[in-house]
Amino acid sequence: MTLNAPYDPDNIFAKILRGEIPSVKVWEDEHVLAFMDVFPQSEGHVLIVSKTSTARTLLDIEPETLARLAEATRRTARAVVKALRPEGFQILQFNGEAGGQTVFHLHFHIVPRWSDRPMKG
Ligand code: DGP
Repeated sequence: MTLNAPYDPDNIFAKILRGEIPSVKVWEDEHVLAFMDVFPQSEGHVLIVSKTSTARTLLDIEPETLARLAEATRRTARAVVKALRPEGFQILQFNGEAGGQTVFHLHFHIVPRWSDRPMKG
C-alpha cells in the first residue's frame, strides 16, 4: 500500500466513526473522537482520530484539522495522566505500511509508560 493510495471508506476507524463497529469512547466533540486501542501497548492506550478528515497519513491532512487533532491529543493525554498517573507517555503516529501503519485513517496514539512495566510496543 503506497503512501498516496486513495482513502478506503471501509477502514476500521471509518466504521467506528459511523458506529458500525463498537469502540470504547473516552472523549469526543464534533471534530474528534478518542477511543481505547483494542490491542493496547500499555494500560490506557488511547487513539485519536478526526471525524471529518479522510486523510490517510500526516501528509494528507489540512493544517486546521491537524491543529484540532493535536490539541485533542494533548487534552486527552492530560486526562490519561490525571487518571492513571503514568511516569511518562508516548505520542505515536505511523505513516504507510512500511512505516508501521495498519489502519489507514490518520490517528495519534497516546501510550502511557511506567519505568517498571515492560514496553510492549
Ligand atoms: P497503526 O499501526 O498506527 O495503524 O495502529 C492501529 C491501531 O489500531 C493498533 O494499535 C490497533 C488498533 N486497532 C485495530 N483494530 C481496532 C479496532 O477494531 N478497534 C480499536 N479500538 N482499535 C483497533
